Amino acid sequence: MGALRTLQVALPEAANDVAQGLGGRPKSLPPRLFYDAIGSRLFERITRLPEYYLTRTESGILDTCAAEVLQRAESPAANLSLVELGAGTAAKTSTLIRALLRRQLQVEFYPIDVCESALQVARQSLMAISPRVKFHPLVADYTQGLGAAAHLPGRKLVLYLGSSIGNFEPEDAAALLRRLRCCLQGGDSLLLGVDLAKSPALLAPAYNDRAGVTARFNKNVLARINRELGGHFDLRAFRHVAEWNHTRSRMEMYLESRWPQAVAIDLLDMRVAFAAGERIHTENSYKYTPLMARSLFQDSGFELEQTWTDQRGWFALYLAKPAREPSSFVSSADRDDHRSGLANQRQANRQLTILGGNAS
Ligand code: AVJ
Repeated sequence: MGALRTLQVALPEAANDVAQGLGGRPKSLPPRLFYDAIGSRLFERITRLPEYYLTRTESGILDTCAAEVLQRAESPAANLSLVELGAGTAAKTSTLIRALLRRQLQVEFYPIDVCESALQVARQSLMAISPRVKFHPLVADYTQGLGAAAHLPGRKLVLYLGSSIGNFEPEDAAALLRRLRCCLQGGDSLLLGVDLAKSPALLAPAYNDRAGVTARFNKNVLARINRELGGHFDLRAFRHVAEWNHTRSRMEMYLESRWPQAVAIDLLDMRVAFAAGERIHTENSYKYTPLMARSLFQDSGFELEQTWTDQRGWFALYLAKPAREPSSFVSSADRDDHRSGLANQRQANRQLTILGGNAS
């Protein structure tokens, strides 16, 4: 038994994910595997691609409304602390931190990310802003690292930016926010960045750029299996595929085997067979409609306070607070008859703040 335990500890973190995902049918790999040091750097490059409108649109909204967000989130008496889920290099967060430094002497910043090297970059760039920023990084999967937020003293604003919530099935997204809600107190708040449903003519290129960076990002998951688990993937034998699924309102990414092949993964003692055209499903990226967003908050016990969006309506920042009524945990399926749906829509329109577009 002791020997077995040693063996399990010695296997890289990715082992379980890979064994399960490539052993399953259809084959899949969880998106968190993208983000090793190389993948995180490739993602940084994606955020600067001309086709990938998400990051610069969200930054544009933040630049315009950081002060307003803080005003809505802030408690009159106490300092506000920032917690960021999946912080990465925290490039967008600096806007909020600068705005917060104008309102209070010190900012406690708790970034949570699986990628340690990205957090190191974050530390460097935030230290350059001001010594009044206190940096408390946590290297963890934020679905696990959440609990840490529960024990922080004082008022919290939890940031979950970049539409990473889009990686989750809507039910799982609600479950994640429900768990987050349990870590929050009355006056705390959540700022959620969400990419909105839009024309596939805009979406598809964002996930299949001309320079091929997204293809490399997608294939890096195979390269990572080669590096960490002794895999024998030939990256040229797989094609990067990005498709819009209208029914489910999501972009889907796959790695498609160009021909029949079998790939050994030494550390897992595994041989994975692929038919020609067989796919590994590597990512879903849900694109929210206003109704989906409302359901998300209602199903997770949050009350939507305010919505900010860019002029083109491509991306939204939602500020939400824990709902007082436990009744808001009722699932949207039980709640939504046609009339309440219409009322929700009217309410959503009222809360929508359209901003001048500097986000292009
Ligand atoms: C980090 C999950 C928001 O879905 O747009 C970018 C990841 N995948 N290009 C996204 C990603 C392909 C990104 N998120």
